[in-house]
Amino acid sequence: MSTTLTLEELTGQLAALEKEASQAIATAVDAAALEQLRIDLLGKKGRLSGVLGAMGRLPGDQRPLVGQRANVLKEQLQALLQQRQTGLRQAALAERIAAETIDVTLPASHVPPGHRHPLFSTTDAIVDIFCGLGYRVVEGPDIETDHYNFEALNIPADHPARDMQDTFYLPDGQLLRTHTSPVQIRHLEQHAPPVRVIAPGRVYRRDAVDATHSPVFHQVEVLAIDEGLDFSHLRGTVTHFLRAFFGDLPVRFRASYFPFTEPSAEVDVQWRGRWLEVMGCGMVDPAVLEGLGLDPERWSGFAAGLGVERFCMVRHGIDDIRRLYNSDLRFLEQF
Ligand code: 2NM
Repeated sequence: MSTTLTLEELTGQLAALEKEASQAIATAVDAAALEQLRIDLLGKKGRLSGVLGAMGRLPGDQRPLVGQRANVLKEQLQALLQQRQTGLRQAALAERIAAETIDVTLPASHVPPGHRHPLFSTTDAIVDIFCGLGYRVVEGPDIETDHYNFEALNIPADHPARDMQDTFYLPDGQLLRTHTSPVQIRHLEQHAPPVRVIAPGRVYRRDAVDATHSPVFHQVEVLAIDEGLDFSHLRGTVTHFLRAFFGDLPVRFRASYFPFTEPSAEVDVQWRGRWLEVMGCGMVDPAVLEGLGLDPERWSGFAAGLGVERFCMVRHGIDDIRRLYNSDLRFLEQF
């Protein structure tokens, strides 16, 4: 049989609990300690439950008074716990902010900005000039078929370019394009003339590497098809382009041969007193037009092709093509 308790004893216990708990909450060091306190004070087997359990040993008429006080204390402790939790959070945040300050007076670490490779700035400069003349840029696949790379361009079966020695063939009979002309053929299949396009891109030939050859290089090819185009349009366009790119210098056309143009010409510029061959061009051969279903009696056109590496090397005075592929930043950074 449990001993009876007096009202004074129980209210005294509540008062002691209040004092002790308030102090413990106020000095809890972190969220985990605070949670442990909540369990110890307000949990099922906590201190407050202990007091409420002891209420059964009071005379009946005194129980409501203690119950009421216990409830007030419970709400008070909950509020204190909540307050302390907020306080701890704010303190932790303040501490983090203080620890993470950045010293803006420290010297910055060096991040090199980088820039375009001279081959691509050269391509951009070439493309810009033709865009100014109303040409559109077209692109196509690097892996091509014999048809688009050779057949459609009137390149005969016994032409050396078709040789295994000169072209990279894939096991399935496809090949790596040796020029960007196939891009223009594909464009003409999809677009009726008049057409004015330029095709910049990477091309592949089985050349041994030396100062002027690389098995991968870059081309820009130009194509215009319309009614009434003749060699004077070709000459005017190419001359305008070369003077826009190199400056106002002498330009000359020499008769030459390509399977896909007739007549054909090589173009030289006089650069620092010497004639330099820089591109090839010609009037699109009627056989190429016929292959595309275009009537050569109605449509004519001119085409031209150039190597971007050569343009880049002449413009910047670079003496070895390998300089453009070595990725030596000490060299490339100067452009
Ligand atoms: C050159 C020289 C001459 C050329 C021809 C064509 C096409 F697709 F219309 F037939 N595109 N590019 C061409 C003509 C390319 O490069 C030295």
